[in-house]
Amino acid sequence: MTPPRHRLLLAAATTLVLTGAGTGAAHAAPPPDAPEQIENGDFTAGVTPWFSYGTGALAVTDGRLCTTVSGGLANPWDAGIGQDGVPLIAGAEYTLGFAVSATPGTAVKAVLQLGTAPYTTYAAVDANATGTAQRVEQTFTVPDGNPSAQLIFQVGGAAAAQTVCLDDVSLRGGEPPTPYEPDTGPRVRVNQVGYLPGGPKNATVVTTATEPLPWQLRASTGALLAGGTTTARGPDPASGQTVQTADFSSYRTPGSGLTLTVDGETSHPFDISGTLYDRLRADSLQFFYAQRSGIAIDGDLIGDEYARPAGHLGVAPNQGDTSVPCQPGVCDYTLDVHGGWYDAGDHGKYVVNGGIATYQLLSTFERTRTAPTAAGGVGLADGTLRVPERGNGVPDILDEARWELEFLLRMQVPAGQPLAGMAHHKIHDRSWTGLPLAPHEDPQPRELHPPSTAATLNLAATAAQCARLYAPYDAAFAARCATAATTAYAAATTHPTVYASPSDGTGGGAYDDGNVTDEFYWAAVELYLSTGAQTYLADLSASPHHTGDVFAPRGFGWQSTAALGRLDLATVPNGLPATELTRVRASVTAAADAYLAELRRQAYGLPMPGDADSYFWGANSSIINNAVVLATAFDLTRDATYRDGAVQAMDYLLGRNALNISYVTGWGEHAAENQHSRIFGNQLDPSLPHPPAGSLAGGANAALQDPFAAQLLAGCAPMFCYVDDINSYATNEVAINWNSALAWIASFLADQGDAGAVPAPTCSARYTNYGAWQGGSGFTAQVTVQNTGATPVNGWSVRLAFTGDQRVREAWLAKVTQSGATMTARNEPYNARINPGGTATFGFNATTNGGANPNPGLITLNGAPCTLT
Ligand code: 9MR
Ligand code: 9MR
Repeated sequence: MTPPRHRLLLAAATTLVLTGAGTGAAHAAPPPDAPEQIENGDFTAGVTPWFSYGTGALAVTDGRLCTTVSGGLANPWDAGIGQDGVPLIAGAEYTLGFAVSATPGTAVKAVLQLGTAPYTTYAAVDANATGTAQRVEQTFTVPDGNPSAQLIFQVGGAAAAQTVCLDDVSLRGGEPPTPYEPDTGPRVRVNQVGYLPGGPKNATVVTTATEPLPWQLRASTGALLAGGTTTARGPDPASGQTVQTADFSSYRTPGSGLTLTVDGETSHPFDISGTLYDRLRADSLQFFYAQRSGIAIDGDLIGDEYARPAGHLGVAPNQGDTSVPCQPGVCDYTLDVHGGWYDAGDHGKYVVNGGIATYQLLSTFERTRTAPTAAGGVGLADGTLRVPERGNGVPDILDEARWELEFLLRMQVPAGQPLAGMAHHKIHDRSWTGLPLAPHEDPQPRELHPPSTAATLNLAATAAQCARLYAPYDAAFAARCATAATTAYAAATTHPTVYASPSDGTGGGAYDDGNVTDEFYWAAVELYLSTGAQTYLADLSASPHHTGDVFAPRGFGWQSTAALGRLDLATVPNGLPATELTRVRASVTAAADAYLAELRRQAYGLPMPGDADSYFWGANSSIINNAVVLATAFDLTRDATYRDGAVQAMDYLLGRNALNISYVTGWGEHAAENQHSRIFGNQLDPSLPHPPAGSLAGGANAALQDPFAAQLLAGCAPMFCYVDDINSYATNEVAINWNSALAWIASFLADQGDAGAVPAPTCSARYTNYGAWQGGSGFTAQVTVQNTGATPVNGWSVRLAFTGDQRVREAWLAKVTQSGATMTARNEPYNARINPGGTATFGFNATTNGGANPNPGLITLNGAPCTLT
């Protein structure tokens, strides 16, 4: 039987003669009510989820999907328009139909295929497209099944340039999509990694029971350790479940392989330990080395499965990144923009997103100078990461961040060119590539995209951080950063509204942002913190963000950066008037209070509202960023309630969630491992690795912007809108700005040890700066510590950190050493003892080349923080 003729006539003006070409055998049509397997085939919903490569931009024109193709491409497959995630069942019968036109005219081949190498063809239909739209329909059975095949219209290979349009694309047949049922394991949801001995210990139980239920905490032997009663929480909007919560915080004894049993269900095993997060700090930071561009990844450092040649160093088939031109018409120079990190699962490098990721790594490090629990930076010292620079005397986290900073600096428009001092928004492939694809095998041309004010301010802010943080290690690099920061800031001020186009998203993400007032605030803050200059103080003070509510319920991120400035102003020592500083710090604790209130409302204990709007692309990082605010509130106040909030946020990411999944590869009994990545493509090619341990997935995203998730998860309750599949880039990608958030909070958590009660201070300290020497090359200061505890101190060590390049030249009444910005003063034999109420004083001369020189934000006596007076 041939396909019913009336359908063909109804569908289009002209019907092509059906060819029998293709792998699938021509066949009778499936029944007319057979299920449709193509999404948005009539383009009433716009372009999504259609993509193209090797073509101009896709656009819906007069209800049809149209694009341009250049002439002279070598092969039909050198340009394509397609859709992923098309389910095919082996042996089932399908009818593929579409209307196509091409002006002036060319052959078009529609192929159902494996979307990655070896591109196995399941069926192919040839059409001869002319200036008039013609309908093509063909029925076949497919030889192989694939739950996520690709339909691609190959439109390359014509001698002349073409305008190609498609309409009414349809693939009918097979089975209606089977409703997806994720395996969510036991109904008792815990942090699968574990709990800190002195910290909060909460679980969520999925149950229809309306009355509280008994819970039992058991050792790995099965022995009962503790018991209690749950709290009924009723319906939970975020998950669509009815749940109860169990709180076993009062059990504090370390152990491993513990389980919680409620309602006849036993949780995944977990530990109680004060060293839970030590390795997560290193794992989460290690991700950045694996993402490096422009350097061979050394298997001896991070495992042979991660070894790969350098990507994008101008070696064929790579076409970048050592001499990269602009998009046509954007500039007439090329830049060497090698290095940096690949942004995410793609090979693009974006200044905007590179900015927040770099900021968070630098902030993770800078926190060690003022946070009492950060122990002077021991956990982040040189030798703590497996990077090639380990052992160079510089903390490895700074080595890693510098890899990106050097790239960000290269993205600045050179002097003498139009828009000099601004930063190009991004550099990436001209067209999207398929997965998997090792960086050194990417054959695409690379292009610089236009400079933007947002990118320029990201450069200004991070280069300003660089100027102060690298000053003790590499004065020349710090000076280079300082110059880049001030020139970028000046250029942004001259060109304050140059926005990246939201439609510039072919071959790379758009990272568009139409409001850069927050970036201005952030950059002004960083420049003020590094230079102390009044002009930046004036700018930040005049910004609406200085007094505005910068801590949104759904967190900060690459597009909203005012919180970055506010957090640094609250924590990095600076010269703000005391009342101003008090207000800035109070804004952090007020935000933390709001996140705590939200966390208590959420039955899964996360500091984020439970509506669909909260679960967006990359929301896992926003949840962490709210935890960063909680953690900062703890660092500022030493109020353990805030610390507990940050710890609980981590429970959500590590398994206490509707899907019972840990979103961090390698962490927890049941963890994500198939994140969208061209490098870590194990799901598509078993010879490739999974993402390394410590890689964070973007997480549940109710907007389902990728076709795989859109089809699989349609109608999901927000917390269920996630799938651990490499095809789902909207829910399951890796990204530098998400792992930077993870690294920050992992470092904070590792610093908390047992998370025991916070001791009251037993010392006070006063730092007196006697002012700059004439000529400004240095200054003289004195420190007095008082023993405010009840027991004598016998032998002391006082530690503090400078903000920038300050270096002690000589000291008196103590033996002083300096490592980086951290100064340690040890008693002389004659002043070792400080009785209760007694004091010890020492002084020093230090050199500096200028810049901000505020009093230190933390002074410790024998490791314990003193009250600053
Ligand atoms: O792979 C890309 C991913 O990294 C991005 O996050 C995403 C959105 O910008 O787009 C990419 O996905 C492409 C996919 O790999 C192939 N089909 C086209 C998709 C872009 O629309
Ligand atoms: O993280 C980005 C998210 O906030 C946006 O909504 C999304 C779509 O524009 O893009 C995300 O960033 C992707 C970028 O565009 C391309 N590289 C991969 C990034 C992570 O998915």
